[in-house]
This record gives sequence, structure tokens and C-alpha cells, in this order.
Amino acid sequence: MNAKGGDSRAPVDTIYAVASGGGKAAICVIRLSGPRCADVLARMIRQPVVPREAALRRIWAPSTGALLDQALVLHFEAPASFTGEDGVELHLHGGRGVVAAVLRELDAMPGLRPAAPGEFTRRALMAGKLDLAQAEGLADLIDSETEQQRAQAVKQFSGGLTGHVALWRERLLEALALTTAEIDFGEEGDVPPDLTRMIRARCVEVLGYIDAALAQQKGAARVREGVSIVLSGPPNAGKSSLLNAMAGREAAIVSEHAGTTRDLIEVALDIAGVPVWLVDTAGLRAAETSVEAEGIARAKARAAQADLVLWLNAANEIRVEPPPKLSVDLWHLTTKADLASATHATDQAALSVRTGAGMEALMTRLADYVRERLPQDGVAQLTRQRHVKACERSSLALRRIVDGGPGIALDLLAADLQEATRALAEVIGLIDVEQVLDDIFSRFCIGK
Ligand SMILES: Nc1nc2c(ncn2[C@@H]2O[C@H](COP(=O)(O)OP(=O)(O)OP(=O)(O)O)[C@@H](O)[C@H]2O)c(=O)[nH]1
Ligand SMILES: [Mg+2]
Repeated sequence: MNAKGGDSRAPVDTIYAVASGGGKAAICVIRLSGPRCADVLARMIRQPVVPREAALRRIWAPSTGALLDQALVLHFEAPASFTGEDGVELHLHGGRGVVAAVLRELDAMPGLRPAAPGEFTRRALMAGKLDLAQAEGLADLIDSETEQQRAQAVKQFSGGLTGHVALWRERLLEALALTTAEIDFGEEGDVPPDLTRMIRARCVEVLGYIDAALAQQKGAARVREGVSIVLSGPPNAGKSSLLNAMAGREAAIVSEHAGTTRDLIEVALDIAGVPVWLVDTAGLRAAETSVEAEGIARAKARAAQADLVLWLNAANEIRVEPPPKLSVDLWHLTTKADLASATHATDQAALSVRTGAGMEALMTRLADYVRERLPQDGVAQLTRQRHVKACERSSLALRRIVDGGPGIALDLLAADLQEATRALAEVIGLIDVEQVLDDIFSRFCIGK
């Protein structure tokens, strides 16, 4: 079975779900998809509705004949719907009682069942309404919290990544077609040098695109998953105070005792539209207790995985240097500038949580840091490990062709071209889609 196939023998259930957010709200949207939609309309709405036109209708309970609500009703006739199936949306009043009553009636109707997470999108994918990369983009769009996440997700949803990958694949398929023709109809003996030259040029071209995307995949992943910034330094340097100031709330305990923080304390920030995980950690020193030792071990481990470490030293204390061999970006910051002597106060990276001095400069510098790491426009954005793995495979196969000598055998050339195009097809879900579907759709919310 492939993405477009589906199992035509199985009777298709009509699925339904609350598609708007949980909790009490002014309006609640219940969405249905499947062959029983017309039946639901006939039994619950009674009056006809014109497809694709919003209509204000009474909603009736088929089981009792009672009036349930008055709502906006939409009917999307197959195949002109999100899923490609018959679809209905009921824009009910958002009261829990209303929603529960309508769901109860739907549940009692034959051929209807609640939707599984992501099932609407899964059906859309099966109907060829969107491809796998677009479905992932849609999941990211629903999960997006920041401006850059939204921008990246909507691009992928509207076919950004698909467009790039499909073009690369097309270029390689042309080369593959020529190779296969030569294998089938060419004369025995050497491969025409023109042909190898042309195919190699094609591979170099596509390899350039793929490698450019791979080179900045970290940027795309950072937008999706967040940039990790770790506060580190000796005890009492003011790490927790800075975390609280940046978060705008008392997330971590602050005290004048050295060795206060033990656990990793993480807050989510939005810097320049990018999600940032700011982590407060235990001060580094020779531990006094086993609990503190564990805290310090965690602090070191987290700093080693960070994108950026802010290494803090208090202006009124003896400077402590960061541990050597920390291979991440690191900035030295001087804290408690209000306690500094005149010489320290001129330090550019000095700040005081108490007076607020230097805080704006730090935030501006962080915003620049984050912006510089955003993926460039015009390059395909590989937002998931899945895309990266597939592109790496494609890149490897192409490199074998490019690095191969002029006398490369036609069948080897064809095999590598096949591997390269196949890996690209996986990105957009043209093949081997089943294994990733469950993983992707189980992360969707119900109703999407
Ligand atoms: N004067 C002054 N005091 C500060 C400033 N920032 C923090 N402090 C004080 O310094 C002490 C230590 O602050 P914390 O934020 O707990 O320091 P820490 O680095 O998290 O310490 P540990 O968790 O023990 O490693 C507290 O008494 C804070 O009030 C500042 O900008 N100026
Ligand atoms: Mg602390």
C-alpha cells in the first residue's frame, strides 16, 4: 500500500472530533469526515444546506428529537474538502453541555466513531491532498509558538520543501532515464564520454543544492526545536537572578548562600521570534555534598550540549575561568555591575540585575546571535531528522558518482542515481511512507 492507495476493501468509518481547542469557549467546532456526513446532516440538521456555504441551522438530537443548539453548519462535498471525503463542520456554542450532547448523539449513530490523533490529515494524505513533508509542516504550524516557527512551518505546509526536493529529484530522474536508455539501447563497450560528463554535471548541480540544505539544517532544526542557552559559572555569580530577570518571573530560587541551585531550571523564551530554552544550572566548584555533586555533573553535561553558554562572574568576586574543552559558543558576562569598582564598570559585557544596567544590551546581543543562525531564504529547510537522513543518503550516492573516475560503469551509475532519487522521494513520502506515518500522526492533536 502506498500513500495514494488506501485499502479500498475496508468500509470507511465516518470520523468526528472537536477541532477547536479544549475548555470553555464562545464557539466549538466539531468536524466530521466520511461517507456518513450526508446522513448526519439529514438526521441532525433536517433542513438542507448548500455545499461550501455557511448556514445557520438548528441542531436536533436524533435519539430524542430534542433541540440541542443553533449553529453554523458547513458541508464540504467530496472531493473538494480537506480530506477528499465528504466533510461537515458544526460551529456550536462552546458550552461543555452543548458539546457533550452533540458528541453523544454522533457516537450513537451507526458508522461513526471518534477520530484518532491526526486522522483527518492522514486521510488528506491518503487522498493525495498533501504530501508527507506538507503534513509535517501542518503539524509544526499547529504546534508553532513563535513567529519564526510559524513562518518556517507555513512555508513547509504550502509546499516549500516539497518544491525543492521534487525539482532535485526531477533533475536526477532525467539523468537516470538517459543512463537506463544507454544500458538498454547503447552499443556495447565504453560509455559515451559526453553522457558521463552530462550526468556528472547534473549530479554536481543537485549535490550543491542538497549540501547547501544540509549545511544549514541546524538552523532549521533550531527554529523548530529551540536554541539552548545555558547559564553557568561559579556559585553566587547571579545565574538564577539573571534567569529570573530574563524570564520575567521568579522561576529559580535566589539566595546569598553559595550552592543554592542544584536542579536544572529551564524557562522558554521567545527571542527574535525563535524559541529559546534558557537553563539555570548549579554553580561549579568542589562539591560539598553528593547532591551538589550530582547538580554540578548535570550542569556540566547540559553546558556541553548547549548552543551557547553564558559564563557569569560577579564583579566583586575573584574571576573564575570556565572549564577547558567546552566546545560550544561561550560569552563571558560580568554580573552585579552595581558592586563593581570603576574599572569593572566599563566592561562591555557587565550587567546588573539589581539596577537593570546592561540587560538591554545583553538581550540585543542575544537577538543578533539567534538571528545570525536562522536558515537563509531560498535554501530548502530540512526541519526534521528524517529529512536530514534521507538527504545525507542522497548526497552520499551522488558523491560516489561525482568522485568516480571517467570510466565509471553504467550499471553502477544507474544504481547510485536510483539510490539518490529514492532517498529524495522518501522526504516527500512518495515511497516507504507507512513506517513514518504512525510516528508523525500520533503526535498530531485529535481533530486535525
Ligand atoms: N548587588 C547585586 N546582587 C545581586 C545581583 N544579582 C544577584 N545578586 C545577589 O547575589 C546572590 C546570589 O544570586 P543567585 O542568583 O542566587 O546566584 P547563583 O549564581 O544562582 O548562585 P548558585 O545557585 O548558588 O550557584 C543573591 O543574594 C542575589 O540577590 C546584582 O545584579 N547585584
Ligand atoms: Mg542559582
